[in-house]
Amino acid sequence: MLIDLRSDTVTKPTEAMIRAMAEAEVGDDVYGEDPTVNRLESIAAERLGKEAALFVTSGTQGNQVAVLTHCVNGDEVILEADSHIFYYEGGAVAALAGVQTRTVTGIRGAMQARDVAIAIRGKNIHFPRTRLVCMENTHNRAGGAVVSPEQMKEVYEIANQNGVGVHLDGARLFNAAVALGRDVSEFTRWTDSVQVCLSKGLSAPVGSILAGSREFIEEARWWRKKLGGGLRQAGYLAAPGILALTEMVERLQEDHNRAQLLAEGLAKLSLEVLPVETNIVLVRTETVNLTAAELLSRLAEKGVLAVDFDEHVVRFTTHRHISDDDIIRTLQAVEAVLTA
Ligand code: TLP
Repeated sequence: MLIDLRSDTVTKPTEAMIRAMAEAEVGDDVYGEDPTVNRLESIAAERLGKEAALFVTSGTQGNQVAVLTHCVNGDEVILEADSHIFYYEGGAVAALAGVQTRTVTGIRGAMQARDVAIAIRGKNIHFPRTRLVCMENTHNRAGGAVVSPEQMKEVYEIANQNGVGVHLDGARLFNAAVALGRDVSEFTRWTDSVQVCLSKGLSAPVGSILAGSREFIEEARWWRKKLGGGLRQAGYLAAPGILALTEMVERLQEDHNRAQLLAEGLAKLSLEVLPVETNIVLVRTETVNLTAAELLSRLAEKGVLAVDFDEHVVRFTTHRHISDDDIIRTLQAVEAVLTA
C-alpha cells in the first residue's frame, strides 16, 4: 500500500459524502435553481462571516475570479513572493486579468504591513494603480505556516487606508483556524474576499468557495460564467461540500498531530526540518547529501510519495488517509534510504 503524502488534495470523499451526492436535490444552478448549491453557498457565507458566497470549481478558479472581480487590466496586484497565485497558477493573473504583479517577501508567508505600505503605489502619472493585496493562509510554500488574525489586520488596515482591496487565498484557512483555536471569521474579517478549498483536508471531491459582499459575489458570478464555471446540476458536487464545512473541520487537528510526529521523527534522522504549524512538513536535504529528487525517487521505491518544492526541499502533507502507522512506516522508509 502506497503512503501518499504528496498533498491533502488526494483525499477521497467520505461514505457520508458519497451518500449525500447520490441523494442530492438538484436544479439548474445557472438559473440559480439548484437548492443544494444554494444551501452550500449560504452555509459558507455564514461560516466565513461574509454576505454572500459562490461555489467555484477549484481554488485556482476562485482566486482568478477574485482577481478579475477586483481589478481592471493594467492594475497592479501585491502578492507574497512565494504565494500560490504568483507561483502555481500558470501566470493566469497576467493572462486572464491582465494585471501586473508586485511581490513582497514575507516572514514565514506573512507579508509585513510596512513592506506592503511601501509597495502600494502613490498617485503619479507614471505608475500603475495598486488595486489589490492578496494574502495566503495557511501559506503553502512557507510550510503550512499560519498568518495570525493580528498580522492580517495590520495588512488589511494599510490596504484599506489606501483604497486597495484585500483578497485571501485561504485554500487551507480551516487548518489555520484549528491550529490557533480561533474562528475562521476572525481571519476573514480582515479581507474583502476569501477563497477556501473544500477539496483539500476537508475531503470533498471537488470545489472551492469564494466569499465576499453581495455586490462582489454578483460580479464574481458573472466572471465565473465567462470562465466556463457556470455548472448546471452542480448540487451533486455541492452536497459533499456541505459536509466538508459542517463535519470535517475539527478532525484537521489529527492531521496536524501526525505532521508533528513526522517532523520529530525526521529531525532525529538528521534531516533539517522547518517549523511545523499545521499539516505540511518541509525538509531540507543538503544535510544528508541528497537532492530532493533523489530522496523522492528512493522513497517512491519504498512506497512513500511526497513532492519537491525546490532542488533541496521536500514537502510531506498529512491528511485523512494517513494513519499513525503510516507515519511510523514513512520514518522507517526514510531511515532505510539514508542508511543505504
Ligand atoms: N495547491 C496544490 C498545488 O497546486 C501546489 C497543493 O498540492 O498544495 N491556493 C493554495 C494555497 C494551494 O495550496 C492550492 C493548491 C490552490 C490555491 C489551488 O487549489 P486547486 O488545486 O483547487 O486549484
